[in-house]
Amino acid sequence: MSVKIALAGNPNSGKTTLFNALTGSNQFVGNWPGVTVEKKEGKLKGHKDVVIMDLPGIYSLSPYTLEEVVARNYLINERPDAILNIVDGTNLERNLYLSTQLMELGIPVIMAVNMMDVVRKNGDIIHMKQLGRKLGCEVVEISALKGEGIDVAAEKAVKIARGKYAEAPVHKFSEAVERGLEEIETYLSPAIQEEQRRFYAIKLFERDDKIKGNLAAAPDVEHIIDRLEKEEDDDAESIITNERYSYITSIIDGCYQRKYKGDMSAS
Ligand code: BGO
Repeated sequence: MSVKIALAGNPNSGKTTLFNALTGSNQFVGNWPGVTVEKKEGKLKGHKDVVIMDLPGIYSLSPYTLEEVVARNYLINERPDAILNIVDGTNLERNLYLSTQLMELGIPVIMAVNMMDVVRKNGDIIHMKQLGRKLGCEVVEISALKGEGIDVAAEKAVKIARGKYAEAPVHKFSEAVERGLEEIETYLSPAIQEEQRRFYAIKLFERDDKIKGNLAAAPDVEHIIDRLEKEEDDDAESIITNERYSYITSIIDGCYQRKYKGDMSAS
């Protein structure tokens, strides 16, 4: 059975380097329909039945740039069998912002922490097992440039894609937000699959109009959003963003040991 793996990550995370290493000359390049955003896909070397779809480099799944819209629509509508999320290990904190969102889609995720040659050279340490445990997904260290770890990452992505097994996200928002999201979920059409309900609830909470447009009948949940905004004294989108950042900070604290902290204030 053929499977599709989407390669997703921030710009400059090494996505192109990894894509080229995984697919070699076995690539097809075009544009995403209706837009001038490059679309690249290729067969995974040694696997005739595994297609790697290279998504545009993005920082978030919010629908503010063309690239974000293209990547998000692909993930929601085409639902690849797995996501290979490449993150820049020298910039873990910033890159995890996208990862937290990818993990909410209900699609199996493998994380490849790239630039490990640089991380090691800097004397920094990333505790991969702990990172994986905290994120609720498998984490593999790689250097796309040197070709290190990429076969392991690819094999794990193929395995998880064939298994169609998405771990439930381990991250929970604050109690109040979780209650609100649960309530929103009850308003969603039963036609929406179980593994996608959380994603849609979060997007409805954020008043994401493009997602509303995607739903056959978007429920009116404004009273729930209003109530939470009053309780939290913040707007819905900021509530979610802040929750993501505090979650990421809690992850980084236990998993990333920097040799030099780079404290600029001491100068
Ligand atoms: C330049 N290790 C190291 N050290 N570098 C890496 C690795 C890695 O594992 N992976 C990627 N890079 P893209 P996006 C460059 O182009 O794949 C480097 O945007 C340069 N170019 O070689 O393009 C990679 O597709 C001149 O670096 O990322 C590239 O995600 C001087 O990270 C950059 C130095 O990789 C971005 C680097 C003219």
